[in-house]
Amino acid sequence: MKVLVIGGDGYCGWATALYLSNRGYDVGILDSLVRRHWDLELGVETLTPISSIHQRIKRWLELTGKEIELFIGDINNYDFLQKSLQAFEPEAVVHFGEQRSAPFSMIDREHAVLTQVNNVVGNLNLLYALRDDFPNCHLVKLGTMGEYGTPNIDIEEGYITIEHNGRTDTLPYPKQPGSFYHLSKVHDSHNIQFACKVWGLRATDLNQGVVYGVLTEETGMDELLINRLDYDGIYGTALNRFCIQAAIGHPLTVYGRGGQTRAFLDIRDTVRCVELAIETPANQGEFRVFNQFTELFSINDLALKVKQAAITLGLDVDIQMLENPRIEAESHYFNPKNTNLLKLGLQPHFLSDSLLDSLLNFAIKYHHRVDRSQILPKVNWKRV
Ligand code: NAD
Ligand code: USQ
Repeated sequence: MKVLVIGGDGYCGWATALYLSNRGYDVGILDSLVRRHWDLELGVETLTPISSIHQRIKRWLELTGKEIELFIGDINNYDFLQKSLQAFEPEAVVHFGEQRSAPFSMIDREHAVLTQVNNVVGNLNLLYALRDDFPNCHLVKLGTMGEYGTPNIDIEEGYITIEHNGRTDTLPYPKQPGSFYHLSKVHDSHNIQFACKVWGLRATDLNQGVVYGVLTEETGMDELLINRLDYDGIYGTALNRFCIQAAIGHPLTVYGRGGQTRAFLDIRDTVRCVELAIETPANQGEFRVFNQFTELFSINDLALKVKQAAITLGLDVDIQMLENPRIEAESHYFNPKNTNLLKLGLQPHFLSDSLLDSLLNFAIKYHHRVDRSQILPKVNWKRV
């Protein structure tokens, strides 16, 4: 099957492209490389030294004999997008190609606008390009668990059946996202659902939790294939950050009271979930939603787990409660469902098994590359 991975130079996209290529899919990567540009603008760098996309793909070909076709450009450029799709003729498109940091989207008006235009317009262009040339192609779109927020009831997978004044309907689950980035994902979901309804497209929205880890079978094959691992206050996510902080003896940065609970998954499960979605596509006209995560943890749970694992490696780790730069519930009910992917055959990796191999050991190996000035959060949700 021909699968185009949009955002295939990024953290989830690179691991997914190689995984699918290794499993016999005919993979193309489309990426504008804008994430590398944003890193330069922000003055931040991944912990792991990543090679250029050209070197990466060349090395993959040398190692495995498998070719990955490359399309460099922006999906906000409709002409480029349409021509790339026509050249590659995908049967499935996996769309990772968005600005994905909540703090980045909250820096100021310009970054909020950049995030929403980049994400919403890019996704809308893709919907039009599929409608016009590839209406049977399955769109697998990366959404986020943060679309739901933290409601005081159980979170279903995309839809909820509600009885109101004696009548019943199944409706999109209410969304209460916590940043302009998370809001862009809600807008995308609505646009995709509408396109499925009016044009009969087929799509799967993967509401993914926070991804952790750096190691997959393929990216671990060679230093030139290594994946990115962000630890800075803008792009670094909680667990990845904590491991790198532990490795350099920086106190773990728990925001607020640390009772914020989120859904998590190992990057090795990200790549498998995408494959499961592709293997069993949505029906024509169907907008399918899967909640993509394997475990729930509070931020305090995570900090304690990292501290305990670090102690076994002889590292001395403190936990520091910082004033929360975000506006979010710090103690709340959180019970999302994740049965759809498990039913399709997902066999989760659990954090307790991967904390050392896929994270702490990498953090220790590359700790000399850490810029300590990038660790504390600099973006505040409040008007300052
Ligand atoms: P990333 O920043 O590492 O990768 C995104 C890639 O998309 C980059 O290579 C970037 O250059 C490319 N891109 C961005 N805008 C583009 C455009 N307009 N045209 C072409 N390419 C473009 O991000 P990631 O962590 O790999 O996240 C990938 C997707 O998964 C995002 O949509 C994100 O919202 C979602 N997601 C990520 C996580 C996580 O924990 N990392 C969790 C849930 C959902
Ligand atoms: N947090 C800390 N300390 C830190 C970093 C974060 O306490 O050093 C807290 C935050 O306040 C928040 C939680 O950890 O409560 C998660 O923050 P995060 O930065 O790890 O993740 P988030 O901003 O939610 O975004 C990440 C990805 C995004 C994806 C999302 C999945 O960057 O692309 O959509 O995870 S989810 O959270 O399920 O929406």
